[in-house]
Parts: sequence; structure tokens; C-alpha cells
Amino acid sequence: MQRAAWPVAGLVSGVVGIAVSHALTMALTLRPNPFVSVGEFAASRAPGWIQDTVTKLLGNRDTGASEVPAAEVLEPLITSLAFIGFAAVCVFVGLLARRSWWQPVLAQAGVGLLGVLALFGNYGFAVVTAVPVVAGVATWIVVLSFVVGPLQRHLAAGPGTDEPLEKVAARARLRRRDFVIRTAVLGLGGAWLWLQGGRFGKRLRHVDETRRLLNLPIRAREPKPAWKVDVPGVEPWRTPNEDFFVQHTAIVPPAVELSEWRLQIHGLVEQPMELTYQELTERGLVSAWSTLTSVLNPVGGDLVGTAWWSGVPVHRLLAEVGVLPGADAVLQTSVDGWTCLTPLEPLVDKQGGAMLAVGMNGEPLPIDHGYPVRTIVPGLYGHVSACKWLTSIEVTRYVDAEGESTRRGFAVEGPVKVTSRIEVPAPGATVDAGMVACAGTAWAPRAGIAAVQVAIDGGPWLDTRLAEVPNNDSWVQWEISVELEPGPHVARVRAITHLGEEQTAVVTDIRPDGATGWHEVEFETA
Ligand SMILES: Nc1nc2c(c(=O)[nH]1)N[C@H]1C(S)=C(S)[C@@H](COP(=O)(O)O)O[C@H]1N2
Ligand SMILES: [Mo]
Repeated sequence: MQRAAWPVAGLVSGVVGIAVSHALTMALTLRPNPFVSVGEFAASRAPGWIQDTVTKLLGNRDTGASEVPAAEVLEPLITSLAFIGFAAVCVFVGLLARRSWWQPVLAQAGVGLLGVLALFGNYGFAVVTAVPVVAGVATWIVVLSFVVGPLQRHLAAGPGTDEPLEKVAARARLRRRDFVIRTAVLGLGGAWLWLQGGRFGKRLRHVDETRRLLNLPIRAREPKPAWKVDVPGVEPWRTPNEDFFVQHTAIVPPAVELSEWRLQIHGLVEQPMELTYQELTERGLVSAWSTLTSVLNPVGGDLVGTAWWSGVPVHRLLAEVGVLPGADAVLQTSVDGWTCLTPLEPLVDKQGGAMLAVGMNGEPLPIDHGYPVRTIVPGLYGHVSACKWLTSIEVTRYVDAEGESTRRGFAVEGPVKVTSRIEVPAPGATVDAGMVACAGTAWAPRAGIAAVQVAIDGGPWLDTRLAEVPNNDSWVQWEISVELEPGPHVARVRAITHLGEEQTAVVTDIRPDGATGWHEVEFETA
């Protein structure tokens, strides 16, 4: 059989692998095809002059903040270039298969690993990001070994037997036929899947399009300069939607069509109610700055963010349905089946700040953050309050209901604990000796932060300067400058609320109701 059969086998198996990866990417995510994702990663890491040249060559579309080469040109270009590169790798892998079984597998796994790393670099670490690549590589490996089967048998069947020549030739013909059928069927199948792949996940894409075209009466808000400390390295005061932590049990976030969405408000109420999206938003939107955090956030962790949320106050809706006496909780249910049990009190409180949010930082809620509607209750951890893709609110009693997280080992109640965090200096950093800037963030939603104190190298607590805040539900930035000799140092931080509650030194685990302890950072001055 021809030597050319090996690279052909490599190519065909690669096409099937990439088609599977593409189809899964389309079905599971809102991302472009895997080539473009990897290309975007490479482009974002490329030296400035390459980016500039590409931008110049393609012409650009002025988006105001930055100049982005026209996507219509770039996507096919990156896809074609990446395909050529990938095809070359596939040919090489096919040639490797002639020599051994493990060399191609190693190369394939290597390509997969690079792909996963690039995607993590682009979109952050998440299972859903890795799934299409891993599945694609697995397919590539299996298909390659299947397609080269007849070729290997051919190699193994060397001359030297005393069989009649016609018999040997007949068997060779059979193997050739076998190979041709296998490559043709899989090659055509792979090409078909690649072309059809774009149709998978159509619903998700349609939902996102509707979302982006939604015209809600909301506006983005800039945080005031007075809310920020002027220390490089401190987290942005307003967390951009793309950087906002994502925490949910669903592997693929539910794609909810607005036209199909309904909210039920029922249970211990006088008048149960069912609302469409329009009926909900017609009831009037309010907006507020609020810090959301997770019970899973470790001391010093970053499962926390602050956004300008827009939505319908929950107390209005509960007043409309009329809560019956005896109720003390609300069971919220998501489209994905997730539930949480929330105390009734902050929901009926006109000053409680609880809302059914439809907007986040002036945009319709991103799908990952619960589009079309999610709950925000200032002062409570997400697992007992912040139900995403909300579809049902059942007024109930704690004794009668249970939320998802309780079954997973978390306490029934989830008030956010007083927390403070050092962001500058970064752990392990080396900074200039002399006056050293120390800064970070603290939060105690509802109560608000009255003071943040820092102790260096086990010394006395020093009061830091607090920036201003728009309200007590948002985090506060703090800063202090301390004179430090060259050498190793450790800074620790604690916060005190307006109610006089001090952040405790007692170290506890995340389970059952949130980690405690002081955040410490070790750094060096030179
Ligand atoms: N449907 C659904 N809603 C959910 C969750 C979930 O797993 N499913 N996780 C909750 C938890 S534990 C937190 S901390 C917040 C996180 O909200 P975010 O992803 O917008 O940051 O969502 C809450 N709402
Ligand atoms: Mo959470």
C-alpha cells in the first residue's frame, strides 16, 4: 500500500476530532469555533507590532475604547490559517503512526494540552472549556488507530510466507479496500459534522442574541473616584461582568428564551401570581451598588464582586401577592432545578435591598449570571439568596422546605461574614524598602465597614484610610503606608463593622457557614 496512506489517515482522523470538538463547543458554549478561540488567545499574547500589523492589514472597526479588526475578516482568516497548521500536525501524526502506536498518541495529547491551556488562558478555568477539547482529542486518537488498522496489518504481513501469490495479493486488496472505506466514511462524516456543527447550540446563541438586543431602561454607572484608593494593583471597584466570579452547579448554563420564561410566586400567599418577563419589568426597575460573595470564598479569596444591579424590588412583589402569617422563608427555584431557601424578612423589608435583578452593570444579565432573572439579597451569601435563572418563588416555612446547599453540607442560614483582604503587596512580592503601600478591600454588606486595621510583623493594629462608599452594601477600599526596613515582612488585616462587630481571628473552614480568620500576606522589601 502507498506510503501516502499514512498522512491521509492522520488528516482524516484529525478532521473527525476537530469536528467533534467544534460541535461540542457550539452546543455547550457561546464561543467561536476552537480554532478561533485558540487564535484569539495567541493574538492577545502576540507582541504589539504583530497585532498592529494585523490590524493595519485588515483595516479596523472603531469600537471607541479599542480598535478591533473586523470580525468578519478575522474569523475566516484565523480559521483557515489554524486549519492549515492543524492539518500539517495531523499529517505529521499520521506519519508517526507508521512507526509506533505511542508516538502519535503523545503528539495528539500534546496538541490537546496546548489547546486546553490556551482556552483556559482565554476564558478562565472551567470544565465546560476543557470538555470539547478532551472529547475531540479522544476521538482523534480512536479514529486514527481505527483508520490505520488495515495499514498496520499490511506492514505486519511482510513477504516470506510460502502462500500462493494470488492469495497474498487478494488479502492486500482487501486491506486496501478496507482502508479506503474507513477513510472515506469517516472523512465525509467528519466534514459533514464540521459543517453542521454550527447548528448545534443554536438555541443558546439565539438566547444570547435576544439578550443583547434587549432594550431595558437601565444605564451603566461609573464608580466615583472618591470610592477608590490610588494604589496600583488594587481590584477595580466595580467588577466588570466578564471578570465577575461565576459559581453554579450547572455544567452548561440554561439557555432561557424570554418568550418561554415565567415566574411563579406562590405558596403561603393570598393571591398566587404568574408573571412574564415584560409583566415583571413593567413593575418598575430600581438600581443599586451591591457586593455579592460566596460562602465558598476562602480567607483572602476572590469569589466576590461588586456590580450596579438593576431589578424589581422583591418587597413590592411579595406585597402584591400578600404573604400569609406563619411564613418565614422563601424557596427559590431555578430553571436548572437548583433551589435555595432564603429568609423572608429581608425580602419583605422595604429597606432590605432585595431585588429580582435583570441588569448587571447596565447590561441585561449575562447568561452565566442568571439571565433573564436572578435574585440579589444584600448581606446574604449567594447559596441562600442569589438564585440564578429564577423561575419560582414559593413562600414557605423553614420547617417545611430545604435548599440545595443544605444537602451539600452548608448551614441553613448564610449571613455574609465581616471580611477584609490585602491586595497589595501581592503574596511573595518584593517591593522597595522605605514607605510601603498596603491596600485592599473589606466588606460587611448591610452593616458596612467602620474601620480596617493592619498589623505589620506582629506589631500593633494601625488604622487605615478608608475610601468613601455609596452605601453599606458595597465593599470599601482601604490603604495605608508604612515605613519598612529591608527584609521579609508579614501584614495582616482585620475589619470592624458600623455595628461594632470585629472580624474574628478564629480560623474556621468554609463549611458550614463561611471561612473566618485574618488574611495575612508575606512579602519582602529590598
Ligand atoms: N441556579 C443556580 N443559582 C445559583 C447557584 C447555582 O448553583 N445554581 N449558585 C449560587 C451561589 S453558591 C452563588 S455564590 C451565586 C454566584 O453568583 P454569580 O455566579 O453570579 O457570581 O449564585 C447562586 N445562584
Ligand atoms: Mo456560593
